[in-house]
Amino acid sequence: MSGFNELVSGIEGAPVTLYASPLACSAAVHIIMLELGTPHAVEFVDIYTQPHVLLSSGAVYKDLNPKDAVPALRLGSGELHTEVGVILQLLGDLSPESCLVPRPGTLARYRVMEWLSYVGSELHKTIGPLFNPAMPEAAKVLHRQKLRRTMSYMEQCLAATPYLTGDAFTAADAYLFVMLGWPLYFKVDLRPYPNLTRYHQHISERPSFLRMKKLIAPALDRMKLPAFPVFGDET
Ligand SMILES: N[C@@H](CCC(=O)N[C@@H](CS)C(=O)NCC(=O)O)C(=O)O
Repeated sequence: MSGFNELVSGIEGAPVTLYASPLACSAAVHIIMLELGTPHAVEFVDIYTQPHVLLSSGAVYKDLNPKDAVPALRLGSGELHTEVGVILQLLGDLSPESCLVPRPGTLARYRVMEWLSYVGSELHKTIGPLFNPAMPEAAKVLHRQKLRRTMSYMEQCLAATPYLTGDAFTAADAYLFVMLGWPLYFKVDLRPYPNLTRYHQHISERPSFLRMKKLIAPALDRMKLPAFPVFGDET
């Protein structure tokens, strides 16, 4: 791991910048950066306009990140990294002592990777299309069915342990925490999910999340977005 931190901070030691949108999957990265105390700047992106623009300057986001999606992490070296599951591992590897991502070469690492992949492919990309008004109702019905199946599976997994991989909070939990908030927009019946409810409420009490809530408040106001969704807060 020698030289890894230097690679990230860059020769000039320029700050790391996270491109994020307050209610998007990028919130998982924001939470982990706050957990780690990684020095960083956040640029909020309005992903609800076309083209997507930076709130701070109005700059067109696609010019900075051709994928035009958040999160993106600009390293001190100037390099841009994308994909939430990979950025989380990169950040975890910068602070291995945090155990937010177990060290490479351990089986525990593969458990966290397994969950990052599951949350990304089975949950994130099942719920995301439900926000698209152009999606046909028949397709939405299938996505909602898949969402209930996925939530039921995770409900069982969280019966025995407080977090996805055991007794310790990891980067995978930050990702799942953010994704689980999204079904609340669709008034999903939460009664079949007492473990997910306990899990979500418990993580919502972490100082990193409470800090993020404060930091995103001005951006939520600017974009006229609702509060960050937490199980039990819905009215
Ligand atoms: N594969 C990407 C997906 C990222 C993604 O879907 N980002 C959404 C927000 S959660 C986004 O930026 N959407 C804006 C758009 O697609 O226009 C990842 O895992 O990071």
